[in-house]
Amino acid sequence: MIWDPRHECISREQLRELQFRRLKETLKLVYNRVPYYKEQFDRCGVLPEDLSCLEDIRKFPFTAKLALRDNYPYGLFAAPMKDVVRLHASSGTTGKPIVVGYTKNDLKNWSELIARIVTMAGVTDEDVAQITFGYGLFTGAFGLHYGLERAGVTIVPSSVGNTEKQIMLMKDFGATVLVGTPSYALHLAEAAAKMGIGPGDLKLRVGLFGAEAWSESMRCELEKAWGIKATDNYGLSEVMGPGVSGECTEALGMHVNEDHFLVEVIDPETGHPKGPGEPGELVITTLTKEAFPVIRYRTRDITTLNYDPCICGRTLARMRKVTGRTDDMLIISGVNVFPSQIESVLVEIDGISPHYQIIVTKKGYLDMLEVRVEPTEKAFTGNFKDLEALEVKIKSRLQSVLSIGARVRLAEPFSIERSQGKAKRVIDNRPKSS
Ligand code: DLL
Repeated sequence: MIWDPRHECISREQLRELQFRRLKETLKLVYNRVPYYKEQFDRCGVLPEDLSCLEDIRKFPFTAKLALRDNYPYGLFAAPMKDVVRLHASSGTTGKPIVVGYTKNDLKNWSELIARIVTMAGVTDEDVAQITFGYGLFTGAFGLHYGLERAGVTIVPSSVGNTEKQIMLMKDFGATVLVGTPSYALHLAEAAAKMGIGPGDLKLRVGLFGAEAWSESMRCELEKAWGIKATDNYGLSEVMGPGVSGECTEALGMHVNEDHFLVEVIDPETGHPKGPGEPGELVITTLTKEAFPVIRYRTRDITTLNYDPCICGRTLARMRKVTGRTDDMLIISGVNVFPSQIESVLVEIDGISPHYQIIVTKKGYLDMLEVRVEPTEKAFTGNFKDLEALEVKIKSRLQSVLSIGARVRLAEPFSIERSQGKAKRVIDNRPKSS
């Protein structure tokens, strides 16, 4: 089934017309309402009126995550706060998150787009979906929640954690759809197996997975472990959250909701456009957002675009699974973590040296974060309790900035390797996902 055939199967020509009209409106909106964009456009000598075809988007400047940090919290909002009805947030590169806002209309569009994505994955109003994303500032849970509701699906908002209870609910409530990160879904499968529960004991049939990169071999494992069709969907808070793109049951790339997002793929070094099928950094311009529109946002995600119509009948371009990032952002159990956030916590704490290491590993299917820090010689007071208090302090500050738990290990002074050149701060020992 196709949720919105008028838009999902639109001819490319009509789509371009629609995109052009919406793009022009968005450029006008940001130029008139957001001082940051006015300054940037003026600096490049371009005006919204200079857009005479879609390709003219290339005359306009890129927007980087830095702009969101510099305009924290509401500086890039294009709607007055009285019209903003929801806020979400995601990791920034320092201690402060980045904040995004939605008007009522933005929320309505968001639900529509998620309804498209869940429908293309084969989910219907007969389904019961268990949402294992964490409810909160993260866009994943609320985004999927209202979109699934829009599609008439029964929702079990179980949120993240409580693994055994999740499995009990799944069984007792007859969940047919599992929503979450692929790594948590694998962890749940392992826990279910330990409880003696296998696919035959459950009604699960579809997995809606996203928020982190995952490989085809993980897909096979998930499909086997749960007896489901596992589908991928992609998005990011800065442009809306989930709902940017998703796989249909053919699983031949994720259909991009192009009537709401104009996508480009560029060479991350030069900024020059890449052709269809050529890998590069995905750049997104929102076409309908009111509260938080973004122009040529550099996602840092590497993918390719394919404009051939899909066997499913949809004409919307498809993006391949994300194969990596152009920056150092780590995704740990679905939570975005920048090494610079960790550093910003450590530099503010007395008693530790500027040498640290971030170690990411997998325990079973779960990601584990460990931060190794060296207390200064002064911190070794001879009283064990002082060191313990230091460890607790680092742990709780990290938890509050990163929103995930980290194991903190205090290392002997001078034991963390000093580098001759660039410090190797991050050791990611997880198996590669592609
Ligand atoms: O992760 C939004 C989302 C929630 C998407 C639930 C899908 C499902 P952020 O927390 O802002 O938003 O993280 C965005 O996560 O730039 C990618 O690097 C990564 N990412 C998201 N979905 C995928 C995916 C949400 N399907 C960042 N495959 C993005 C690979 C993904 N990476």
